[in-house]
Amino acid sequence: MVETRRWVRRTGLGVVAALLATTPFGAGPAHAAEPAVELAGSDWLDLGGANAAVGVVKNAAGGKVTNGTVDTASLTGAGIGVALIDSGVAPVAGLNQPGKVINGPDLSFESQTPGLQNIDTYGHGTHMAGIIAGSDPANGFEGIAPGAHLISLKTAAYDGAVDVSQIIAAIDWVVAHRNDPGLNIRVLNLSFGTDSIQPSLIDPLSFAVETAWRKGIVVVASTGNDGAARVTNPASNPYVLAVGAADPNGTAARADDTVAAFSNRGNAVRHPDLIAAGRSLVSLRVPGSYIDTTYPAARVGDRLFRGSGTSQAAAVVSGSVALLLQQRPGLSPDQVKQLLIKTADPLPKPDPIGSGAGQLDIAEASALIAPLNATQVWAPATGLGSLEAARGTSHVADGVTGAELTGERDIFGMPWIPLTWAAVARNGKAWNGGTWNGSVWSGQAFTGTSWASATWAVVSWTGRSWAGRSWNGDSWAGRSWNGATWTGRSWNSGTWAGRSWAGRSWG
Ligand SMILES: [Ca+2]
Ligand SMILES: [Ca+2]
Repeated sequence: MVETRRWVRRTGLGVVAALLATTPFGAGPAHAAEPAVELAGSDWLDLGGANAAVGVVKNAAGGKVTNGTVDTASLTGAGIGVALIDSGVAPVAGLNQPGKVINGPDLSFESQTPGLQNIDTYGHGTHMAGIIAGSDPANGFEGIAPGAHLISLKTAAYDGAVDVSQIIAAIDWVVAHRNDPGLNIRVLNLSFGTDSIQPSLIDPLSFAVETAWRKGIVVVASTGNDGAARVTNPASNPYVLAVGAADPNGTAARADDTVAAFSNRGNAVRHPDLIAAGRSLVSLRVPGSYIDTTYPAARVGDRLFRGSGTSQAAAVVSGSVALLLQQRPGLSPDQVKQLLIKTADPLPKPDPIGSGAGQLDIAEASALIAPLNATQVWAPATGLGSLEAARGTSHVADGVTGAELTGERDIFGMPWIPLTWAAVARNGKAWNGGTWNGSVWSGQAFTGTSWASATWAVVSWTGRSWAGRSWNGDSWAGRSWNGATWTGRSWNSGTWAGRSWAGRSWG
């Protein structure tokens, strides 16, 4: 979905400063042009579904059905790397064991703030991570593929703000490093989408995910939460797995399941390939994160949090794909897609546009012989379209001036030359060390379990310095946000840095 939320703050000087922040991630703080509506109407507050524990979802999809030839319950996703381009992952119980989460480069606006690197201040990425591969047997929480490992690329800041150029850079990194020692990236979860109407044939974001697909990565993308007759970008790319959300309607049984009201339906040309449970899913909570403090009613005990969206549905599918790839590592992305589509369970009330082939059926997919003729033959994307058009209506903006980042330039103001980028991206060589599209975005290698960071150059595209102003934690706390709302919530970097992520706050 695409959400546009505008915060307006009156400064001490009586000047109205506006920050237009867009959160194109496919779930979470929903709708709302006005803060009041946002607070009252969030999907994070959706308590309508029961039996929405991830384990129940997995069981309903056949996860523990033993059919005599395949015991799906024995599959954990072990050895399979799932890349998660999102808001980072917090090292909460269930995701903090050695080897569970490997941090790729932090490409978010918070990457320059000590203490915030790779950390999920939004709460969204951790929710996805828990659904995909969480494993906390001591407290009874398990994701779909508890044995899989995650490669987290933080791109979204605490309010979900991100530019499409950051997402494309992250996808390119995943392609370039998919076979790095210990990573084995076979799945990419993108619970993200813009409302771009640019044809996927030329859209650069579409080209990026298609390239990943061609390199052997199963890209799972959410279709959006507007209930619209349109699939968001990049789920609109015909190759990838476009996932909509099912509403279990409060029961594990599927007889009463429907397409969730918020789930984008698509159209005859492009619609969800399949749907998976996406309403009121309970996953791991990040205490103190944006969604945690904004939607306290969505907390489930101390450790868990409830959320709805095609984001969550995509995460369910990503975990399931990890199970299939553990079982049969030789499956191509096209084969995985066809297995899932051929075995999906049609809804009791057919809705081929809204639900595609129907609901995810892990058990049958794992039992079905791999299709021989699965090769998709859509026209290849060129990536030669517009970066600005890929954004749709999602733009980040300067908190003081309100100036939006628009046009054919990335967050560093570097010109976007499609021909140049597409030529290297298609070969998995868009990154050169820590440099992407002509700027240094990150370090050049892993240090421990995280990719090294780099200091971002002070680049001005509006004659101002973003790096020095907008992306510094102290500036955020003191500048753009309502004081009463934010200073009491510990969003400044000093507080985050002082918090013990592995200590009492989480224990
Ligand atoms: Ca049901
Ligand atoms: Ca089936």
